[in-house]
Amino acid sequence: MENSMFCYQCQETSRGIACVLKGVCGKNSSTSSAMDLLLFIVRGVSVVADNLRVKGQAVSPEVDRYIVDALFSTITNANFDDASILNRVDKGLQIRQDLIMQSEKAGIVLPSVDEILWNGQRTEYEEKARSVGVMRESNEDIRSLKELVVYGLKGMAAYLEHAMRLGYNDESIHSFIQSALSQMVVKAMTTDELITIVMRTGEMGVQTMALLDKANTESYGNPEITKVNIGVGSNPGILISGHDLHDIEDLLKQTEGTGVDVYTHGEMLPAHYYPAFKKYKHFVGNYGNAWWKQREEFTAFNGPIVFTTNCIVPPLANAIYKERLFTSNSTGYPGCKHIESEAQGHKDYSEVIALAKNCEAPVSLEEGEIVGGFAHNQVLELADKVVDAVKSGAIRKFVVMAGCDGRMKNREYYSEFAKALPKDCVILTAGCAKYKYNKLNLGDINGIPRVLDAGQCNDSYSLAVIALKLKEVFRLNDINELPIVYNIAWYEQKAVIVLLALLYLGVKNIHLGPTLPAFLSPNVAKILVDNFGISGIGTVDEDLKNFGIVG
Ligand code: SF4
Ligand code: SF3
Repeated sequence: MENSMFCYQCQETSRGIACVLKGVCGKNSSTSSAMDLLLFIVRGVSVVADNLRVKGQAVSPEVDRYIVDALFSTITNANFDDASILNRVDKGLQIRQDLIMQSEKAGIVLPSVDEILWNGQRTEYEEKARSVGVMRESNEDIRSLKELVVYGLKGMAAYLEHAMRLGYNDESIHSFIQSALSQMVVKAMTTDELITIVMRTGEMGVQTMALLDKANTESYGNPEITKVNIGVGSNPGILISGHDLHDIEDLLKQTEGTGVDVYTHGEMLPAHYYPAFKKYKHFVGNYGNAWWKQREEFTAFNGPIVFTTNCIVPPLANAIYKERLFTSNSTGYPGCKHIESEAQGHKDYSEVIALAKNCEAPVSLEEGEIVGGFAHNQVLELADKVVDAVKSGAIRKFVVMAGCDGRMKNREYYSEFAKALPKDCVILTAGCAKYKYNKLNLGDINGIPRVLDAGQCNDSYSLAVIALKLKEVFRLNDINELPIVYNIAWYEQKAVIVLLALLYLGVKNIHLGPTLPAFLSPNVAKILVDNFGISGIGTVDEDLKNFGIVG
């Protein structure tokens, strides 16, 4: 049977090689083709925009927004709706045309590349998509490095979009994204040149996460230690998922006094840590777990569910909650209502709220509380306590277990690893990976919880800030001299930008699991192993020894 798609961007890719007939995530080959074509158009728009910038011409903010949204929509589990992806292709062709006209007026001679020259109709999209996907690049090492950069850019675009929605922007990040995409089209790149772009992607990843951190904390305050209820109330509720804090703010404001409660799911849990959201009495708690358990949990929730970003699990055909699913921003699912943004990015949730009023209250899944809110500001406020605990030997090691959760059975390793850690080790976490151990009641060390949750995956930035601060306090020359071990779980492309950011910051010996990315060719994997000490994982017992945690 002929392959109808090729996608290997996430950890769950088929057979650890690539999804070639249908995505393990549920992505159809038609959606995959539409995304390949969209990325081709985005590269074309970037080539023209980059040429304009280089010649000192202004590029409209609409172009920046378009590229960021288009990249975001191709992230794993963000968008399964062909129509919404194809609309982005149409829009991109128009934007590219406008930019080409702007270049002509300015007397700029553009490179003669297919990404600029191709101008097909809808009927030709499918045929074109076949030749512009990942496999267009025949050299496996060049392909591997190019995809590593592109996946990093997708993650960067996601974080940048959240910051932009809060009114924070940085032209140099857009300029980098467009230049990196452009260079991949117009130049025959060597591996060394591509490695330079990989490192620069990590550098810009740090800048983007810092921008989002500033946007989130200046808008909503610094995350604080918070006990989050994991039980339910008796009112009907709306469940909000994803990473966008601007969206949850809109929802909390609009639901106030309506008799409808708001719950977070998955990566939205850290919204509870922000002071600005604590004032809402109807912001009841966090419902359920990481993204991949949503089929059962959404059924039991009974009320509407709003996706602000990935991860969507395609509902089964007989899912009773499908009518209650709403998408927004870069997300999409066929047949689900999409909530558009108004000017300034605000959304009108009145339809969601009206639906919620006619729903039953959520079914209780569990009871109790989980603790989080250990972003950099909060941890640095506790710095004396933390430093004393390290000096006295009460804390012997920090283990960074940030990243993503996923549905594969081999991820149980992370629960087992957390349980097996000696009692003098503290887990630093961020991202949905935390759901593998945040309900295990691992106790505390002199009042410092043994699982310190900084927040969402982008808050891995907080973990880097904490590490840099500890390096300063202990007067070390190198971040790698700290008693910190990195055991990171990855799944989608935001984890790629987090990884590249850590590499840029000089972090060595990161253990990455549950499997290494399929998109790393053997030679590229070797470069990462030789230069950064990246490695995979083994069994819990082996790793506890290999990481120097037990003797
Ligand atoms: Fe496969 Fe992952 Fe691509 Fe989905 S995103 S098609 S699971 S590689
Ligand atoms: Fe999770 Fe999708 Fe990556 Fe933001 S919600 S960490 S997987």
